[in-house]
Amino acid sequence: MIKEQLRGQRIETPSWAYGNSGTRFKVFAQPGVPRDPYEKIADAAQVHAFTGIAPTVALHIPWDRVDDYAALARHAAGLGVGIGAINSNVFQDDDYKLGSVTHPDPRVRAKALAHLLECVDVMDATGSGTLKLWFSDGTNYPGQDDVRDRQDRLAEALAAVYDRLGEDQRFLLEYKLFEPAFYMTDLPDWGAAYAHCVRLGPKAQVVVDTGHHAPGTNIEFIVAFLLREGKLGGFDFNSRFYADDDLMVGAADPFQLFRIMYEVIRGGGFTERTAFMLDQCHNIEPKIAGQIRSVMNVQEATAKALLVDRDALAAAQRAGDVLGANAVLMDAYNTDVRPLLAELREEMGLAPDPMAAYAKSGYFERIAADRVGGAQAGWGA
Ligand code: RM4
Ligand code: MN
Repeated sequence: MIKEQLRGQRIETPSWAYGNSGTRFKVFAQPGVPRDPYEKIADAAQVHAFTGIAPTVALHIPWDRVDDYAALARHAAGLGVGIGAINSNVFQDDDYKLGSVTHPDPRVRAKALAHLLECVDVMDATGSGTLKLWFSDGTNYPGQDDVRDRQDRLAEALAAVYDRLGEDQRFLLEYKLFEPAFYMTDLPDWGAAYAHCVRLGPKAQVVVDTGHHAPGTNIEFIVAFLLREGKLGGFDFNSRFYADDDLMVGAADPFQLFRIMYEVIRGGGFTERTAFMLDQCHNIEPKIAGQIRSVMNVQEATAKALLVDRDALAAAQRAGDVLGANAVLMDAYNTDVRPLLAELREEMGLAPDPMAAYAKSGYFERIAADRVGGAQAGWGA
């Protein structure tokens, strides 16, 4: 039963994880980094080849802009993967200094909206059903702009994007507490994102980026709440020690990841309607191996969450047995699921240890030797 559910798990990797990235202090270039979206997709296909559960890759526009998106989708299919969510980018243009869709100047707002609509065109061309919207909009100083007007401008843009969506398309609205804005962010938390989505309708849902909260926030509560309301669209998984660190998911706090996955399963969210995406940057570790490790971390947390004896837990909860209920949860968390997952992989025709199998494959040495010349992909830091 548990193996069957794990076999059906789907985790999406982000195209930007394969490019160079860094902090605002330094980007350390790595050998073998893709020079174009085609090479990024080839790397993503490796993650799927060794884990068996990462069959889609998210694109970021304009970082992944190509002349022929249908050809890019065919290239992906030829490598055994598909195009996942389309991510918009209205945060890297001089025009957006004071905001994008919330900018005080209508010309800038129109430009930002045109980009969001272009992203829906890319969805049409690639067959993607999901648009992910993240805005860097906000202000740095009290009084800088009118908070209320900015909400109206945001609502207007979201409604225009919503109306442009096709039958089988949806958008996921992402919130973030702060950064790059330091005083006020226009979508700072799940409540604001939720309220905008509720107004719009069923094709608007919230995406939870696990790095976008204040320290100590109970993310699994947010997950339970949104699922109950039918508004959890998916996750941007990553982990953090301080702010939006974008480290490998499950590295900083595997117990939190387990608690999140438990609420996903408990709330009926372990289906293809929930997008389980990674949103990470591998600044100092090798990128493809870092993605494989991350996929495995999510898989391990999921296996442990599936192991929770829900009947025993419910009985202990009903009886008010505080320690008993906690013990049921901890028993599952403390189970070593690695042998179970190794067995599952062998049944799926995969190597039991994806990290070792990838290292042995020689892929990294090949791309490091082949990908010389040209400009390595990066996100511009
Ligand atoms: C943002 C946000 C978005 C991601 C970009 C690269 O902080 O998390 O999801 O697309 O970073
Ligand atoms: Mn994100």
